Amino acid sequence: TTCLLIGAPVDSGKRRRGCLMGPDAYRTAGLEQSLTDLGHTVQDLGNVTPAPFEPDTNDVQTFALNETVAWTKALTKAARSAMERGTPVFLGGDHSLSAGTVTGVANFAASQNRPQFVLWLDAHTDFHTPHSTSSGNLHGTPVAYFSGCAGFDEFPPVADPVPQENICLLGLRSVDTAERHAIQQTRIRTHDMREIDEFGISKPLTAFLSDVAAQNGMLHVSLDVDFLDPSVAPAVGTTVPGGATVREAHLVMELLHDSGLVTSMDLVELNPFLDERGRTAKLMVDLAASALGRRVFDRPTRSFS
Ligand code: DIR
Ligand code: MN
Ligand code: MN
Ligand code: MN
Repeated sequence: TTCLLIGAPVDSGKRRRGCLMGPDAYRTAGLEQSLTDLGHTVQDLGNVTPAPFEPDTNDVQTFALNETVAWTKALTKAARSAMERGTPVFLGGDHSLSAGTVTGVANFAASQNRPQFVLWLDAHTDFHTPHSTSSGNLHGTPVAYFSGCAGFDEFPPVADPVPQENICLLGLRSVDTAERHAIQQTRIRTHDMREIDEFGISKPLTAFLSDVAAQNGMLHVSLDVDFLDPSVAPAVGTTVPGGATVREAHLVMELLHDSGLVTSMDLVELNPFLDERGRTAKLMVDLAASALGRRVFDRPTRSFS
């Protein structure tokens, strides 16, 4: 596989600063070498930059809207063109970056006449719109945007919205009331921590992967640091107790690799300023490596179709 590392130092999706340092923290933690060691060809394409934007002077309903829109445009383009060349791994940056990366990869999938699927590993549903958000933080909105919800008038129109039934949210444990009501009206697949505790994390995941395989889909994986329990991944602005363990997260990543279905990935919400000697960055690098083939022992290839 040709892995393309693409820095997306987006820091406009919430008020607490620090995610802009994420891409360099992953580089420092040795992501490129970890993937090279697995036999991949790795190219670090450096960081994307947004085109100039009007200063954000009215941060009442939404915070840093113009900046986030500019990032969305730049990342949609970068993601679309990266898909022609390999498997992009987007190094965030906060989760608002997925408004761009997912619309870009979905645009490429449409050009191939293949359906786009999204696995969203997160404590949060990120299903607010700029109108429903109470925090005003746009990192809480990308799922609504790339699935084609109304209310994103300042953003570019979404050419190829990801169908609701192709979206799987896994790891949920912090869902606002407005989002909860909205998402229950959709066909988006939601799996909260209670379900994971009762039945295990592999069950909903393998069911989803079977559907991706059956439809010859392309699969984008968006990994939010707060999917993980804060005891093992403290470097994120929105920690929520009761998250995935290191073992659950590795299992997810190894199953993803076994499936052979992953075509693009985001690593988001890392705030290296909050880290303890890079431990969260290192764990995220280990998880990315597992998703791209690192394992203890070889196993027979697994078909999910
Ligand atoms: C939170 C943000 N629900 C909000 N969500 C986060 O501000 O609307 N997403 N942190 O991962
Ligand atoms: Mn998120
Ligand atoms: Mn989150
Ligand atoms: Mn919220």
